[in-house]
Amino acid sequence: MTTIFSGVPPIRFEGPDSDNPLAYRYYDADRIVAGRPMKDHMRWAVCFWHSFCFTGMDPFGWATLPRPWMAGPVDLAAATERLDAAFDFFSRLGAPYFTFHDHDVAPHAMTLRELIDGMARLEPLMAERMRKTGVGLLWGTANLTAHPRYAAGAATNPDPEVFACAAAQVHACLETTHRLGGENYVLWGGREGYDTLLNTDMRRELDQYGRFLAMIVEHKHRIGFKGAILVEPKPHEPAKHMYDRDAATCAAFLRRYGLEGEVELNIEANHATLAGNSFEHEVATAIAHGVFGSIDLNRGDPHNGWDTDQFAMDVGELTLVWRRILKAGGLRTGGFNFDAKIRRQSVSVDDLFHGHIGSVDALARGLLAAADLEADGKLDTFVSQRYAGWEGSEGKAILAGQVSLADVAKAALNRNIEPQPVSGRQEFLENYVSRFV
Ligand code: XLS
Ligand code: CA
Ligand code: CA
Repeated sequence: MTTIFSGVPPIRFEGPDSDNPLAYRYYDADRIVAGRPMKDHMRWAVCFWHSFCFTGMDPFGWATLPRPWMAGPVDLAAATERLDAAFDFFSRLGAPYFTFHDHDVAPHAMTLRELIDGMARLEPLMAERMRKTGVGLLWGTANLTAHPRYAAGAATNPDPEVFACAAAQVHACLETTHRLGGENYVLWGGREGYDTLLNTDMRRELDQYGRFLAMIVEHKHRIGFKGAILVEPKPHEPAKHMYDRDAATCAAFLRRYGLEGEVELNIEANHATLAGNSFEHEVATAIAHGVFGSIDLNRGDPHNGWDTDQFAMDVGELTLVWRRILKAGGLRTGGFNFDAKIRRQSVSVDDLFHGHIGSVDALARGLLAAADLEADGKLDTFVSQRYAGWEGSEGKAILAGQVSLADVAKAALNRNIEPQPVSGRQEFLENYVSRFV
């Protein structure tokens, strides 16, 4: 089978001294790091939509990228050609996983029936190519944003018939994901929010969204899907405000609707930037609330306010994210999905390889640095010493709820305490961490 990627040789690990730009310099899949092979830590995936459906089009310009299957209306033949090109790409890159939306893989569909039928035809073709190449499915998801019916939201739409269409799409896509052995199922609510509060009953919409997620969880258990259900926070774009604003907002939402323990978060680096938070903050918050699930590894641009979906390259940032994940025991069902796209001017066929190779290597370098940092242990020691007072009997009694506000106040006055400020050592710690990156 010949595809547009046939001219690019399979990408292999060649080590840091290699001069070959089409090789991994740090990602050595079977290398043991902190007790596990790199590939088991990273569990990385290529996303179908940006890699094979994005044509380079922007609001000001037409398609620039060679994507022959997108040249005309995507019928079954074009969708099959696209699928073959995608699996050829995954294999050449050595990607362990991929991710998809129903609308990315199916032939072009306007009605619900066309989409469901199209997916039913594509699913066995996907299964067959997965078997042949050994590429796994990290997660599937339904596109609940593109179709005009979802302009006012999917689950949060004022019209229950629109909710029903969204339910039908998720029902089908979750079952396909399950049959394909998918390890997670993602929901990203790009239209679950509002453009203006003037026409919006927020309380009602939140209840609708909470019930939608609960129905999905119920169905997951009914069909025996063992993967995680993941919600992906993002503050805005396309809606002016989205209810899944950031990790902390989502954690509170899940708790309110009794979904904690059932639904986790897929944290995207670019969405952290849009929310005005750092990537590390979003991961740390999800972990602290017990809802961390998976990562979308695409960065934004600090200088503009939209979702540029670029390949993440900042090893320093990735080291800090890895540190959080390693400390939390690593990824379970989650992974690192490259929800990233090449630029409009990146018209060479090998550009899609360079994007992934660079970011896979940056991720591997971050892992190596974080593992060294953990092995050295001084940061952990510093942090635990900083809180050591809470391990004393008074600190423990406070946290265990054994003393009241009045008890604590009385003891403070009786003992005439006057605690002295202690250095937070930020500069020292930043210098220390930079030694590992
Ligand atoms: C869009 C989101 C989307 C989700 C999957 O901004 O990142 O691509 O990851 O629907
Ligand atoms: Ca994403
Ligand atoms: Ca995004």
